[in-house]
Amino acid sequence: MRLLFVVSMICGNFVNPISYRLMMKNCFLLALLAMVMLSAHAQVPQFSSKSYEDWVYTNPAIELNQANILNNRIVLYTTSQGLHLTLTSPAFACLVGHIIDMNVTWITDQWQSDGFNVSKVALTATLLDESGMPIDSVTFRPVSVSRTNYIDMSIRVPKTMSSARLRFASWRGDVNSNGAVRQIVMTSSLFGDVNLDGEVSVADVNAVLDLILAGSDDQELLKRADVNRDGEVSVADVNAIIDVIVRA
Ligand SMILES: [Ca+2]
Ligand SMILES: [Ca+2]
Repeated sequence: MRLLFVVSMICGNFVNPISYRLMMKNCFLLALLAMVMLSAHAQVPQFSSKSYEDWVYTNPAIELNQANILNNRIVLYTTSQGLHLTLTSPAFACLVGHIIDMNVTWITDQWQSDGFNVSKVALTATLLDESGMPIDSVTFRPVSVSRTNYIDMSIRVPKTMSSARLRFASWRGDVNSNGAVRQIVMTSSLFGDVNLDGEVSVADVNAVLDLILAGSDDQELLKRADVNRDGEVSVADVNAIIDVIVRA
């Protein structure tokens, strides 16, 4: 943008006003197009009770459809016969250095039953490459469970990956495994881009320092500022951003 502006300013001194306005308009349209393309790449597919197209559910007895999801039938666990019931996303484009944030809604009807054991509950999201090979995974273990549970997880896209899938598996706390993933929403952001301007720079360092010094109630901002995902915003996050800048 800065380069376009400089070029426009220079050219503007030598062309007539109409051509100058046309050029500025074209520059604006080009910048707008670039922003749209960047924002498109920043999104990954979403799964919800209304949208599950191209997702794969490995329970052959249950069809992945809206009725089964709404009726709490999409269970993710390992059967007594060792069958892993998993839910796998369609392939999506991903960018090196990006973080994929996953917001999962999980519902169980047995959370108050005597046989329910929260210590056995875990949800694992595994990042798969294009051939289906596991690349990395993250596991969430709740300390308490209610009927409806909202879970946030994130995983970083490693080097060399341009396309990936996410596989969800292994809820194990239900009395009769009657627990369902009701909704998964995934978005991606650039690792270290706290202020969401599309780049990792000293401005992000300043954003984290401002948070440390002044605090904030903005939960989304606090989440992005916790760059190393250790649950707090601290100098360690500043160091993580500086590492990204230095390596770039
Ligand atoms: Ca930034
Ligand atoms: Ca942190």
